[in-house]
Amino acid sequence: MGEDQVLTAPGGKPSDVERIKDESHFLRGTLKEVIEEPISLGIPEDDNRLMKFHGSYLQDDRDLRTERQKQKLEPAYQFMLRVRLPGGVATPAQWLVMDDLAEKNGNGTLKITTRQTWQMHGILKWNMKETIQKIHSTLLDTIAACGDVNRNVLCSSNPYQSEVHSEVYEWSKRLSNALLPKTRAYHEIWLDEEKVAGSKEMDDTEPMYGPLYLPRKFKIGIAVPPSNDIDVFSQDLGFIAIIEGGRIIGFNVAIGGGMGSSHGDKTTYPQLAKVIGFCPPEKIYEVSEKTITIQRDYGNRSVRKNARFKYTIDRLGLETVKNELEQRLGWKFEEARAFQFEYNGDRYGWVKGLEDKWHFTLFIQNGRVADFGEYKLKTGLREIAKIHTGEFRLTTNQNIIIANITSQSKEKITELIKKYGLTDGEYYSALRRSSMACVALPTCGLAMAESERFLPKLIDKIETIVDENGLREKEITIRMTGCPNGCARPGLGEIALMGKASGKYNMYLGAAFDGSRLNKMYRENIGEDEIVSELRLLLTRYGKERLEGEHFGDFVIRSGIIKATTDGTNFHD
Ligand code: SRM
Ligand code: SF4
Repeated sequence: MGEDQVLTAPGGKPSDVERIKDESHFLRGTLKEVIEEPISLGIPEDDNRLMKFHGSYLQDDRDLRTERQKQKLEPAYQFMLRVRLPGGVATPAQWLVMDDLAEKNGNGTLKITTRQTWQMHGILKWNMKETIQKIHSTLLDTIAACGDVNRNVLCSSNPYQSEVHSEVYEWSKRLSNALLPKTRAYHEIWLDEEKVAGSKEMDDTEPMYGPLYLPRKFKIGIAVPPSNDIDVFSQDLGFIAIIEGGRIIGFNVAIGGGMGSSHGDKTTYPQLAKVIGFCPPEKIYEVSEKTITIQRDYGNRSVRKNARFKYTIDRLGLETVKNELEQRLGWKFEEARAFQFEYNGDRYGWVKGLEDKWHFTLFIQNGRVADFGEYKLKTGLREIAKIHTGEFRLTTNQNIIIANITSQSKEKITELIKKYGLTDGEYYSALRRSSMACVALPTCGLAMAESERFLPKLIDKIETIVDENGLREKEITIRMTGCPNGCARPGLGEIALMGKASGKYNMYLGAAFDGSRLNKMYRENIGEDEIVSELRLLLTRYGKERLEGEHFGDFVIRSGIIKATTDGTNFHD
């Protein structure tokens, strides 16, 4: 496409969500009233769409759905609530508030998400306001944790590079705050802020988003090589820190990543962001803002499944979008700098940081923080939070770093870690330590199959195979989702299983261990037995035939087992 091409958004009737946003008076709708309505635990669909912008979804417990239908009862409605936690960093005081809220108003558990924050499930409508107010009292909020806006801004949690971490963390916070919607709707609905008469035009304008917000969600993350823990190429907008002499001198900018697709629909596909250039650190705010406005203006507002920025770029062309961005910025990107990623998982265990402080990365299976019988994970973390003076870092691989532990408290925290059996995963195979699963059943309304509740049991079986083949310490990323929306970034799993129907999954192979190549479908609609027997064949071959240092994802391609996906547009080929 030429430089003088006139950019246009796809035509077509706007989707119903566009109408809802348009009529919502900047995300208010009738939320204030319906939350207080005492008869149903649910809320109308239009308001539920708006709830997302406030960090929440109406769900129902799917384990109870059929029984309640039989009894002619309304579904077991409950809300999920997601906190905005840029960079995943939380204080011990904030941990304790979340822990307590999960007990009192939630289902007793916390979920560490793949975007390094907490989700609570099972909140009844009557308890939503109190929950959000308590979260607010600990200086957190849930604004824009979901919805057609910029979401939680990620940054590498890597404890090995403490100075650089604090710098990227500051950037993630600043970006997240600067890109928030400006409407006061959240404050009025949840925090009882008085609406100031006549302030509509002053208060309610959204200078960046406009009244219709974005066509779809938008995600930003900052990675610090050699760690690609945040899967920077899966972000709509990714920043790759370039470090010289231990300091960040700027960022490579990558645009157009995303994981979601729909089974059997070739117009949808996961895609990886492409690097378009380099910018100095202080420019990342304007790069983010202008990129978002391009998606605001040219994204598809008619067909939501084709509305993500990745499709806007693939439709208009990468060069065209880059030119448009440079035009809006009024300056040009420098040439991208060299960088090298080595892995996209977490590094577990103890690491010494700056000023005699320590970090301990804990393995949390699929991010679920709960007391599991004898294994009192939630209680253990609560006891640690009571004495910890550093912070907790929630990672994008659903784990937790107890960060900045002083030398004085290291002994006590070590005792608590031992007492409660908390683990850096040393008892497990490296494959389990490299696993992720999305929530799926029973809360996710879109799940087609189990994920979080099934993957640990499946890995029990795979671990036997891994052991038989001498692969216990071989890191192989394995990711499971209950549907192809991609919440555990399955497109980047060396082995991935995406739910197709109850007990059935599509299996994908061939992603790169450093998160730089997508995988491809290997088997369709297979059940547990077939998954295990396929993996037995593949892992046995890998055990025998791999080259030194060769990762599983590369092995299956070199061996001709699967064709490499070189771009999202050939994911289905
Ligand atoms: Fe997600 C929708 C859970 C990360 C792609 N995601 C959902 C919903 C809200 C289901 C719904 O719309 O009704 C799920 C709620 C389940 C529940 O019961 O809690 C849900 N997504 C999650 C979490 C909790 C998975 C987890 O186990 O950690 C993650 C929360 C992240 C956060 O804290 O913000 C989560 N979702 C992701 C990611 C990974 C990421 O962002 O790094 C992706 C893929 C990346 C991407 O966006 O392309 C992702 N979620 C989706 C999609 C597909 C979007 C698309 O482009 O097609 C949906 C469905 C949708 O938006 O229509 C979705
Ligand atoms: Fe739900 Fe699908 Fe996301 Fe899993 S991948 S949480 S099943 S939307």
